[in-house]
Amino acid sequence: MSEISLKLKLELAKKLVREAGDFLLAHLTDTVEITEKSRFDDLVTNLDKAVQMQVIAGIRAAYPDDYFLAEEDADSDNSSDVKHDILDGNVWVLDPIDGTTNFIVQRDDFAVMLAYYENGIGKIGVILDVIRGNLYWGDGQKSYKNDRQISLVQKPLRESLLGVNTYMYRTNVGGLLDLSFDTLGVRAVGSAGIDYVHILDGKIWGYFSNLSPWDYAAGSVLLAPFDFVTVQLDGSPLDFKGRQMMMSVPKNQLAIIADYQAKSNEKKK
Ligand code: 2AM
Ligand code: CA
Ligand code: CA
Ligand code: CA
Repeated sequence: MSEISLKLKLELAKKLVREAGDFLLAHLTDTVEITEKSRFDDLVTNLDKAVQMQVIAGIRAAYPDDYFLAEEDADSDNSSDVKHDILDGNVWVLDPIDGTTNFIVQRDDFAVMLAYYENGIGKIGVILDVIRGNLYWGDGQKSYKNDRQISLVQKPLRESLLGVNTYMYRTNVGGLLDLSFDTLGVRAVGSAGIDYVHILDGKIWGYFSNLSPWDYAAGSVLLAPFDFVTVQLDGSPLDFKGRQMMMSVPKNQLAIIADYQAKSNEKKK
């Protein structure tokens, strides 16, 4: 796809995500309808679904031949496929509300995330921190926070905080607990999108979690200019299909992470 067409897609992505954020802010004090998905702590609201329909409709109107991978199931009136394989063709990847539990309980620390991939290669990433009103966007070459280009200075582990999924942290999956002893501490905010913007703001060193493609699609594009990798815990590529334990970390730290994993495996023996 030409650079000009990609620029148009990026502008549309930013506009639709901003509109989704405005919509959520306008409904922030509403009583929301909450539905359980796989279990009592896996929730969706009517607003997740409304944002998903709104964003997909906006993209479909402009790009009827593009595909979608979105978190929520499509309602019958929006029934065409929203579970397309990210590796196949021009695919928009949407997480309408990332941090739904935060949205329900705290009304804070949630994000709207949209990415665009061509045959599995990330071309556009957009994350909106809805409450703070900050839009993070990029094309894999450069990343911006609102109108300012982001520059990231990597700090040593011992001067940094880690973003973690609490289950993985508690159970020392991937040596995460061991790794954390050489940091200033851990933070678990409950939204992958907010963790990604915390990396981009220089607040955390890296992020370890158990995520689906729509949770990391935009974040991995936004971190690409800084030589971060988004990979499985052993450093191998993600399959971009189901939920996987993963990490977004500076590429030059992979060997150090592998050392912690080896040490924690040694201790378990
Ligand atoms: P979500 O709010 O869009 O579901 C912390 O829970 C992070 O993990 C959130 O970004 C959340 O995204 C994501 N996550 C992915 N799968 C989840 C699940 N089954 N239950 C809770 N959170 C999940
Ligand atoms: Ca969810
Ligand atoms: Ca999510
Ligand atoms: Ca979600």
